[in-house]
Amino acid sequence: ELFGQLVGEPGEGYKPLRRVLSGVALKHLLSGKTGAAKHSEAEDRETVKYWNDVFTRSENEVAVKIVKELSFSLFKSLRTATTLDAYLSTSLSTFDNALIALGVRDTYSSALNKLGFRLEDLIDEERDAGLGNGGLGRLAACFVDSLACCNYPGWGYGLRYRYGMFQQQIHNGYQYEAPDCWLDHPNPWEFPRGDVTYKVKFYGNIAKKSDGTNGYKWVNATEYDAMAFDVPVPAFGTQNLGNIRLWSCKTNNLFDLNRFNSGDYTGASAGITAADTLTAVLYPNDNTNEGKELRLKQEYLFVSATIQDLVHRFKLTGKAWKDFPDLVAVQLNDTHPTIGITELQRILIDEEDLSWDDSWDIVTRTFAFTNHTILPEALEKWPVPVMTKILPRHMSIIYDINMYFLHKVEKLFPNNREILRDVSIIEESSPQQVRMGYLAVVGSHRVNGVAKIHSEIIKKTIFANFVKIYGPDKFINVTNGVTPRRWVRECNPEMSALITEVIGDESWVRDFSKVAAIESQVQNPNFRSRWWDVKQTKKNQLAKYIKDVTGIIVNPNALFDIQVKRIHEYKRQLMNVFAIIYRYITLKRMSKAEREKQTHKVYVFGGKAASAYFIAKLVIKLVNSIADVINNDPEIGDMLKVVFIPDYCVSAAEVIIPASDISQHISTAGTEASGTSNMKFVMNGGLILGTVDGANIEIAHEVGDDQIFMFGVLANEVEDFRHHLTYRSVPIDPSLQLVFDELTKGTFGDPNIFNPLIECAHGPGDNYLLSVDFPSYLVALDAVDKAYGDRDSWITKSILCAARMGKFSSDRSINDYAENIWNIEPTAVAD
Ligand code: GPQ
Repeated sequence: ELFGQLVGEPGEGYKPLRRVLSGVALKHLLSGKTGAAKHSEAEDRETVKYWNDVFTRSENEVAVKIVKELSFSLFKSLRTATTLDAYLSTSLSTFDNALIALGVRDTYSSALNKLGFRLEDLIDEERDAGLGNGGLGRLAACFVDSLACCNYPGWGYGLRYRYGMFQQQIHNGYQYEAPDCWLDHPNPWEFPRGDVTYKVKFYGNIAKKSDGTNGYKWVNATEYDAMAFDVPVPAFGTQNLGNIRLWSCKTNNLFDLNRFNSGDYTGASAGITAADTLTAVLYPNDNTNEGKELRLKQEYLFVSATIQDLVHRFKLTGKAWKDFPDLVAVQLNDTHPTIGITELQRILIDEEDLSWDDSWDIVTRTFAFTNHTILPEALEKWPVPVMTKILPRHMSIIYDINMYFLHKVEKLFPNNREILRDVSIIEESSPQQVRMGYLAVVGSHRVNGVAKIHSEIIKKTIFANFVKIYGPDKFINVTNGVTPRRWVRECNPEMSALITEVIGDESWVRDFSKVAAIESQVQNPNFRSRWWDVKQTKKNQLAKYIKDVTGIIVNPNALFDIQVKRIHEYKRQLMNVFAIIYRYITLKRMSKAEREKQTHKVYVFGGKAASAYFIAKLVIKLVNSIADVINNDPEIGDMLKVVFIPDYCVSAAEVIIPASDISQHISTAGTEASGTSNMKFVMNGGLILGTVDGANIEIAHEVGDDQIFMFGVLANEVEDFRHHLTYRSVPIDPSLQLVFDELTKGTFGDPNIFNPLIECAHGPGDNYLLSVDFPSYLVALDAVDKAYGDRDSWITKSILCAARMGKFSSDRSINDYAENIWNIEPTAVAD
């Protein structure tokens, strides 16, 4: 029956079905129907084509089987009805994304209804693939969606961690980390590719070749097999299918039977354990570099397998090596895959017998590098002894790259030892360190930042010397974007329906500049009131979600003020908390009558702290401590509520973001490279309270100054203020002192606990200028309250915000990359 509903008569209807189901259940078929050899051959031509082929061979038989498999594998894991609460219907997934992309969501839903199931319940069965930390990984996911949607021939590559981002639990106000066993249930979206494997080596040593060919042999190495898992990415309104290829270590050939037979049962599986560990867990650090050996091994496993995959696919074309950069472009998503530059150089010289110069020309024309932060603690460096031990050949290549590079610098700037020391890929510290950011710049033909201000800052700071060496043209800007498919169409179907009504069809989902059309409705009373109703609906849904996950009851008519993102000092959640304490004190001092006149507010926080980041974890405790006091203060009641939503993740974001009136993006100027949630909030008709930083600036430019609340010192003033705080005794602003006093009085629990937070909010400890921006922040918060009081003008602002966000579609970002860096054209798969 489901099949009938979905497919109707054979013919056109099969096409979307193919796409959806290929994502959900095809893996059963791949093993059953085809056989590895055939599969491998087809894959090397094109995965997409392969999947299509499977279906045309015996359409009916295959489709029926898929529906059966699909229904069975998903239904059998349904939890009991008790957990199927209404809020879950708003948590979204790859499944939902696919159904929308293929335009079969309604049909699918009604078919399921007839079988006695709700689509929402099925959707909720899916676990987030928490394979990243914060904005960096989520940006990549948006980019893969845009690549597919804009018909570009591009894939995403990554690691298939068995344990993704940890699950955050809150006990007694503190964060606890629980493992995220997201693969506990089989993941229907992945296709294990036993036929796509590559050998990856570690350790050992290098020896000059004796056969007269170029390069070195890498001997006595430990070898692992990296195996691919493909995750198809169906895209809205196109037959093109994207792919994310994730690597995992193969272990089934590593059992040591000899050791087992001689009684060494533990030793027999030592190899399995070592291989397993490589892709076991994601390091939960955002914007920091831990410098752990295992992390370098993860990076190399991922990169080596990927480069080998690209080389393998290229060789099938039969083209000459010099054409490699015309067919292959690699974008390094921050420094984490930078070792790929040396890996390609190694393969070309040691395995393909090319000369150093020819190889280096190919490498530098292939790679481009995106920088995502200037925070010094995030810039990757690897101790030379560690790199030498784990990747001896790469270390020797890095020495050579550095030698040639420094020669070039010496020629440009004769007798300038300072610049040689400053730009050297090897830092002369003890021990010496490999500066991966510099290697990335030297080995790439383009370097880009992720927002205008950030791209300017990197040219003036961390890469200033490289601008002198290579000239300014190597450094460009590509402002980030987010996919309107997930971040509007999917997470806000109510608002999407309204937009579609104005535009007449859903073309805006693929061409997001078209949302501008809703600006014509800004004075239309009917549209305005429906716009406001949508926002209220989303707020009601969030209120329900908050009650379900925290037990806190909030007034859905209050102003929702939201700050959700990784907890980090530079993002200044602490400043937000301090301002809430200030507000609480002020409200308490008012007469009842006066208090009633104030704006009712719900403050929402969410975000994870890296497990070893003491201060960030303490901020979480403080949020929960003030929430305990404020939420239970009968004098305050509905006036002010504070909520910390545990386990902020993509599916939570999809519920939270459409419900904001105001969201906060208040990093110290110059520290947030771009930010991407700021874009998502505004696309959903939320206003921003932010600093003059990252993409906030470009958002302000697009939506207009009246639609955004900005405050704080500017990026070029930050160093002076830091200096001032460090070397002068700067008096503490009275409003901030009031907050400190309240904390030390013990209003929010044992004051000793929170002393470290006070320390990093004034004087020399105040690296992120909280104390400097606090007074202007309070002024901006007042302006928000006042503006919210004028409901009519607020609705206007909200509509204008959403209407003017066309630029921030990740389709625009991807078009920029395609045009300015990769030199590729859309190539649609034929219908
Ligand atoms: N970003 Cl280096 C991360 O999320 N994690 C990281 O380790 C690094 C950067 C973010 C950055 O902080 C945001 O400002 C950007 O919007 C985002 O990358 C995507 O570019």
